Amino acid sequence: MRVITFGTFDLFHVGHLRILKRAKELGTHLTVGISSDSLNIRKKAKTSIIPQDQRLEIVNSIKYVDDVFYEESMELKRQYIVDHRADILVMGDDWKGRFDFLNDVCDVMYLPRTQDISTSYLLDFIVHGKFPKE
Ligand code: C2G
Repeated sequence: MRVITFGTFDLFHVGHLRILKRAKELGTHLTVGISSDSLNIRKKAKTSIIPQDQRLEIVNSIKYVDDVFYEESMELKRQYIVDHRADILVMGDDWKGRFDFLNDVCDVMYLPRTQDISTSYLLDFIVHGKFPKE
C-alpha cells in the first residue's frame, strides 16, 4: 500500500517524526508533500523559518520517507494523490474532515497529533521564554 501525507515541517520536531512513522506503518511506501514557501504564505499567512529546500532535505533524510515533492497548492491534492499512486492519505487530526471529499480516490485517515509540542510552542518558547500552557 502506498501512503501520502503533506505538511510544512518547519522547525522539525518529534511530532513531525511520529506522524511520518505512523503514516509509514500503514503501508509500504511513504510519499511526503512539503508545503512550498509560497503555499505557506497563502495557507497560513506565515513565512516558514526554515526555507523549503532545507525542509525538504530534512524530511527526505527520515528513514520512514521514500519520496518527497513540493506541494505548491492545496487545490492540487487530488492530482498529487493520483500522480503518486497513493492508496491512503494521512493527515493530522487538526485537519479532521477537511479532506474527506478525496475518499473517491484513496482512503483518508486522520491521526492524532502528538500533544504538547508544535512549531508554535517552540516559537513561543524562543520568543517568550515559556510554553503556552505554563
Ligand atoms: N503534527 C503532529 N503533532 C504535532 C505537530 C504536527 O502530528 N504536535 C503533524 C500535523 O498534524 C501534520 C504534520 O505533523 O500532519 C505536519 O505538520 P505541519 O507542518 O504543521 O503541517 P501543516 O502546515 O498543517 O500542513 O496540505 C495540508 C498541509 O500542507 C498540512
